[in-house]
Amino acid sequence: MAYEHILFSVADGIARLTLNRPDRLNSFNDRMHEEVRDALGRVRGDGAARVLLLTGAGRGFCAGQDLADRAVAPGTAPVDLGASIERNYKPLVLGLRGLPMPVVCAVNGVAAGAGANIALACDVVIAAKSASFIQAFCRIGLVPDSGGTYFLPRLVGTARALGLALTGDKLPAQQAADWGLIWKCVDDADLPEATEALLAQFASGPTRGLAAIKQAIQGASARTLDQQLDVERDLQRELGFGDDYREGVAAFAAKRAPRFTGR
Ligand code: T3D
Repeated sequence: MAYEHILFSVADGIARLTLNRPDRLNSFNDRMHEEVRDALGRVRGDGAARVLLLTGAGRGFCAGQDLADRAVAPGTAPVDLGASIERNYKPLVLGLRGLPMPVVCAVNGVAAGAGANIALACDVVIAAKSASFIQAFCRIGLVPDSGGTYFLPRLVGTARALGLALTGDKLPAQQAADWGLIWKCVDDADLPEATEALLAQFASGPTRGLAAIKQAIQGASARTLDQQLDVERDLQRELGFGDDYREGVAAFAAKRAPRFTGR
């Protein structure tokens, strides 16, 4: 598939997906959703990627749904938003969460509406100081989607989740980091280097183990301690038979850096 609205590449174990409609603050139209789906399928399918980077081109990260596609002309029926979510946003969020490798989101600028929550669906979110997160849905009479009502209370608690969702106020990246909504906020000039350091670490990491960590932590809040201990036992058993565990222990004993293959 030729890409019109995203940039995509895979090299040295790193898949890079850049939302690329900067004049619309990288908001999503149907075509962009199709392209992102295609790219995520390639990341999952070709075995070359060990980490995915999601970021945006230009001054914004993503402003959610392209609202130019949602204007209702007099006498015409509005778009069925439930169908749009079922077709586009739900598979996107589940696709990012379920990818068996770390997903790093570099939030280079404003993340609004679904754009904010797509960022929160990623595993490690690093944002530039000038970036911000806006639950813009209430400004147009909608609820936070793309997992917003799920991620927000889990990450920052009910009071802050409600405040953000009901006011639609802009949350600066530094405050988002202070509240625990994201992993880290860095100076704008440092975002590329900080992102590359994370990508390099994950691309040479024990990919199966990292995928298992993601799986265990994502599901933890829905399980009891007893169930979670069983999950840990089962994952540990599986990983204990893997090449990376053997290599990690050998490298520790030899006092050298491990050479993980991701298997
Ligand atoms: O519909 C469904 O399928 C259901 C799913 C819905 C998911 C959703 O995401 S709903 C929420 C949609 N998003 C928004 O409501 C955010 C709309 N954007 C804004 O509120 C502001 O643009 C920002 C706060 C994000 C940034 O403000 P600012 O002042 O930095 O930039 P700007 O001037 O507003 O935007 C720059 C350009 O991008 C501008 O175009 P222009 O005037 O230069 O030609 C603006 O219209 C365009 N743009 C920004 N966001 C969108 C957009 N165009 C289309 N759709 C957008 N979402």
